[in-house]
Amino acid sequence: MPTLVIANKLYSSWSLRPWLMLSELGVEFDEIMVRLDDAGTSEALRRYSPAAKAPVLIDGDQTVWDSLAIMEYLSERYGLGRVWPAEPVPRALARCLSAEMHSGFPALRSGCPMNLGKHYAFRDRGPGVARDAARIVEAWRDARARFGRDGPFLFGAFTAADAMFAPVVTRLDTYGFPVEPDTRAYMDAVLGLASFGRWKEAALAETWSVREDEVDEVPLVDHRAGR
Ligand SMILES: N[C@@H](CCC(=O)N[C@@H](CS)C(=O)NCC(=O)O)C(=O)O
Repeated sequence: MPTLVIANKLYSSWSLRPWLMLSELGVEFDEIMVRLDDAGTSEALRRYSPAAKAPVLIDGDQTVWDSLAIMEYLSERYGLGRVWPAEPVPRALARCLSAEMHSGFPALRSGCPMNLGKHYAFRDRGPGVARDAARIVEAWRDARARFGRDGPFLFGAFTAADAMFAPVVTRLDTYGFPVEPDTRAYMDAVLGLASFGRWKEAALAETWSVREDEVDEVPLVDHRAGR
């Protein structure tokens, strides 16, 4: 059985991606959690990966680190035709979008860190955040219009592109971004996945907070209040 090394479920956007993909593929796996923001985080992660980052997939004697490389590995090893869209044209678009997500949107990522424990009122978080959010919504709309007719996800059925964007879906939700009904429907499809529900439940049961992943604002809702 493969093992996925992840970081805190409340905050680790990179870990969520392959965890969702493995879950949606129905692959059974073990998980090891390494806590972020701990004096020993880097050292603990280096035991599993030379890059000292989560996620890391360990499958027999194979170690695969970096979320996108893990998607490719899962496609070849466990889900040919299910991790990426089966047809070449949508598959190329899914890879473009996943790569764009993997290397882009720095303003949204730093201004709106993934935090499954809180909800905030929407506010203007600067032009970079607005630009990133607008591009993401445009990318989702384009994929859905061209290839999404057979299901609620970007390419109909759930693929790696949805897994890559899942943390951004949570960010738009957490920070109360106003979105059109088509975007909300896509977000609800991701947030409504049973696998995401299991991840979130475990996230909310975590008792640790990471200062640098918390914005300095009073939330509308603190789902872990009292913990
Ligand atoms: N590009 C990497 C990014 C991985 C990453 O930055 N992971 C964070 C957790 S969300 C991490 O391991 N942080 C620990 C550290 O930097 O010490 C990927 O796609 O997997």
